Amino acid sequence: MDTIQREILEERLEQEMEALSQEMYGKRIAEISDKDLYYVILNLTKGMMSATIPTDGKKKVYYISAEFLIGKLLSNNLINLGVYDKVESILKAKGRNLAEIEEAEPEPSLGNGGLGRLAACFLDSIATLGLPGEGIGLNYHFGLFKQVFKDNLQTAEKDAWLEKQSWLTKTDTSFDVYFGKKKVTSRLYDIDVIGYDSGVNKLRLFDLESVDESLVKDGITFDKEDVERNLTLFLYPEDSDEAGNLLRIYQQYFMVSNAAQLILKEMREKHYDLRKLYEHAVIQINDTHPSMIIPELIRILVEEKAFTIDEAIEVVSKTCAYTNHTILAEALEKWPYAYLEKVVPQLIPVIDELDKRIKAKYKDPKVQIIDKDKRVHMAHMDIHYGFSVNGVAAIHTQILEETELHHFYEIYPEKFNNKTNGITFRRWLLSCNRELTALIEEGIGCGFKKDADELEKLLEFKNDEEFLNRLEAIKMDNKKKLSAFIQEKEGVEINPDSVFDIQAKRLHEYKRQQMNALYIIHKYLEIKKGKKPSVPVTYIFGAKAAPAYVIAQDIIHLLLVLQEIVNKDPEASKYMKIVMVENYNVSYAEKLIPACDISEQISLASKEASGTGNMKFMLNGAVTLGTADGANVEIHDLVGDDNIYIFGKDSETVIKHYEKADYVSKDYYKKSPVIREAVDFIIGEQAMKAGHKENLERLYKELLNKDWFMTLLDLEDYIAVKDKMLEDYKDREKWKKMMLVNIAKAGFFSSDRTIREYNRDIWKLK
Ligand code: H53
Repeated sequence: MDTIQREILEERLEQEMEALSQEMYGKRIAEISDKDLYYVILNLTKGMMSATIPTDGKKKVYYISAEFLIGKLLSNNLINLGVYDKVESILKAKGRNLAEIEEAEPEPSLGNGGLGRLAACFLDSIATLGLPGEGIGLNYHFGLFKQVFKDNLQTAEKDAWLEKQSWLTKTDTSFDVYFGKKKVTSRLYDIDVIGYDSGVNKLRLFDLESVDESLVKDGITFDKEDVERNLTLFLYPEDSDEAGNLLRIYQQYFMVSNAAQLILKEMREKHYDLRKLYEHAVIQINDTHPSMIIPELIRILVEEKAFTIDEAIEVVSKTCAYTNHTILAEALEKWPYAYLEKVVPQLIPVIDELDKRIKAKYKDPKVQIIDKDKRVHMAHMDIHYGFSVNGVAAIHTQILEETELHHFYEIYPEKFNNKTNGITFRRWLLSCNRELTALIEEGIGCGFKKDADELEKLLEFKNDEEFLNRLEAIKMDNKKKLSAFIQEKEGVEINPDSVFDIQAKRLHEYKRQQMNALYIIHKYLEIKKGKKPSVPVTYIFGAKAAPAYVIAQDIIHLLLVLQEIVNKDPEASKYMKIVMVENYNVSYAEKLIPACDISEQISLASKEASGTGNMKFMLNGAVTLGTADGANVEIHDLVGDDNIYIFGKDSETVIKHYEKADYVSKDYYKKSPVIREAVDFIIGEQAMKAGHKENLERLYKELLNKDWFMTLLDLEDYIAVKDKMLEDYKDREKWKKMMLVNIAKAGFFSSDRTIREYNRDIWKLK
């Protein structure tokens, strides 16, 4: 559809909407339910999107990822199509509220955390910049899981998000995928990804034709061995046993085999020369989940396209680029060779060959693909046989080069590069905080919507009392809205006049939600001793813990126990409240972030590769309380010492502790009465009454005897800096300026900037 056609359609929007409503339900818009109205607008929007000109070009990026945490799509698609206001006002005139209709949309459960959300932001920016690119992943029917709290514990249920009518479009593309001799068949579903005032790309999700939802019995349990029926049921199925590990390999191969077939099909259809594959395709390998794309492509080129092995290796190596998102050993996949032999025997000769070539060239055991214990290091294969290796924040890339992947950096310095993560401002400002967007637009015009750097112009208002007051009023309004939502959803009453201190992210020990919990205990004990805080605080958490990650479950348990103890205490609850929100997801984030005062980014330095929540909070006027980790370091550089609160040991110190193995948490416990008191509370009478002995004791012991992520190392500094921050909060003039500076300096973190850099240095698309 060209522009003129679209304009006509916009004018006819109202009639179209009414006509669709009649056609689908035989009723007028004013008469149908929110859910039905959602379907009407969904279909209308899909029609407008598919009619928009697709982004095309001679070379395309294929972003392969196990996760795409895309969030609800209705409002974002309307914004990117430029018709949100129009639709909103048409509906308003008919007594309908677009925000309420948005609530009827189920959130796609296709991701877990930052890695998946990053992939979604990237798709938005790739389309917005008019670059040809596609995401390729899997269509999980029940996603990660739906979190339900029972008895102060996390339980997991299936997250059934798929509906008959949705953003997915079933295609006629289907491939055979072989696991040795076992064959399964796939089906491709597409989701259109519309750029902001730009073209349309696609997210391509493969499903298993023979998938069987009825396999899931109780909670999220199912027969892990029945791969012909279970492959696309869950993201990251529980992997504490062999069957779980094998299933993950089955899923990964299913994803990359489909990706390879799809890419080669497109090459064939466009009559491109496969020997020049890299001139038409660049494959971005997002973490190690899609790493098998390398041996799979090589295998196909040799077995089916008459390439010699040398030729195939060369072409594939020039096509594939790898992004590292973590230095945590547990997340850098190393599959037992025996497992790969079982699942994908056809890849074994290729992997052997790739490994043999490295062994012949380099003696260093640290750079081998297959190690002495016969485990296959997926990241090592990516680095040797890809042309680019990037980290996701400056400090992260530096740690990769100097420490974690140093041996590779010595071999291939030219492959290493940094791409600091970003977020799409369409979702994380324009859509989730419309009032703030309007104020910014009033102040500096609408240029920032296309060029995020223009946000810097806001600095002009640093001493403009009226503007700052309006900024504060918007924050207050967002806090009120969130309070009402939390009251309704969680049944907890919170005070919008309190400071909203928020930690929302995956639950992991390195992110140190447990340190935040210890701070809360400390404050609670102070109140009980008569020391009343001068400003009330609401501590809000959102986090899911992987079902097999026991200590992470225990930390959730502690938070829920604290919520019960503190909120029920008539004395303490005047000064503090705790809310652990249930089933934290993108939609929840969109409500929490605009309402946040203090953004908790407290990972152990060196461990958070980048973080992207930190960027979203900043953009919405929260002030960061963080360690010198990941992208916090770059936030700090941008806003300066006066507009961020940094605490804790730096990454160099932390890395030295690991090298020397000289961190002993018990020493910190013994030395500090404050730490001792807080840690002991976990197994004290009150906690034991509200919680479970087994969980609390296990967590207590973990903190005392192991504390791998050094909670106690930084606890005292954390308490001191957080207390200072809360003091400063009372200085409203100072705080409002900090809010403004944070928003003004957030432009760098637009994913449009990140994608421009990927394209400039790695993809080189036209
Ligand atoms: O990826 C984000 C980073 C964040 C990092 C996260 C991540 C996952 O969500 C999952 C697996 C993984 O290896 C890394 O933890 O620091 O911001 C996007 O790069």
